[in-house]
Amino acid sequence: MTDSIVKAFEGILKGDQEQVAEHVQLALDEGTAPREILNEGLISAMDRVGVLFETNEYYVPEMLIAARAMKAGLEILRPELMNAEVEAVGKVLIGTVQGDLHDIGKKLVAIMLEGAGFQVVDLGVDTPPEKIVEALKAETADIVALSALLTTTMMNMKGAITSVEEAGLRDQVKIIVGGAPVTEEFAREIGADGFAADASAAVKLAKTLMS
Ligand code: B1M
Repeated sequence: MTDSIVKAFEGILKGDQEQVAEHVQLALDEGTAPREILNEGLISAMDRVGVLFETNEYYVPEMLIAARAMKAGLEILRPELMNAEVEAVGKVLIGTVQGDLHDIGKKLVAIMLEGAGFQVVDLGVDTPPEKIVEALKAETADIVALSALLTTTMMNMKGAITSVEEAGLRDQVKIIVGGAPVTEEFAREIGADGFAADASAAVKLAKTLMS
């Protein structure tokens, strides 16, 4: 890990947005690969925050400021993770399910999909099934991507799929799911068309479904 990546990592733990942005930029200027900065600096720092929360060293406010700092780094990386040259290959509606406020993983998946040429409509966090159905009626999307970070909210993915079925739209769209507690088996159980463990896998899955 380079010194700049270490400083970005430490900046997230301290919730220092400026330190994170500065050192992510520095790492890029030094020629470090964007994926390396993302994985070793930003994502691993959030994993560490999760551990500190579990061991009661961090509480919700610390998690929140760490998330803001992570987002400051992600914004610097965004153009590097995207490739504007590629043609639109499909349209994806993405949202974090009802009751769930975690948005970083969803945002990262959205950025990577855009980078792979997908047009992405971000429905935000705490997305009720009705909002997904309304958006599907308004946009001609190929894929709906659902994110959940809590064991308590992942069941709301099933509710979202049921609502799409009840609206008579299920055969027009593929529904894919992901997020830390979600598994391949769970995706099958709730009738999703696919599961992706991370943002790269989500891009691969979306491309496969489009073909
Ligand atoms: Co929360 N939180 N949180 N939190 N939080 C977790 C998820 C937790 C694991 C922490 C812990 O205990 N170790 C735990 C969940 C336990 C469980 O259910 N098993 C937890 C808890 C308990 C809570 C609260 C209940 C705490 C409380 O209030 N007592 C509360 C719930 C609020 C709510 O949602 N209703 C809460 C609140 C928050 C904050 C708001 C403070 C903040 C989020 C701020 C924000 O997002 N703007 C927060 C944070 C930051 C975390 C951790 C520390 C970090 C999450 C993150 O951003 N990771 C998290 C611990 C952890 O994950 N290590 C934790 C980085 C991100 C890049 O990874 O989101 O996993 P991730 O996304 C990945 C993959 O999962 C996948 O690709 C992404 C990129 O590779 N993926 C998809 C995600 N979505 C996908 C969709 C797809 C495909 C792939 O579509 C096809």
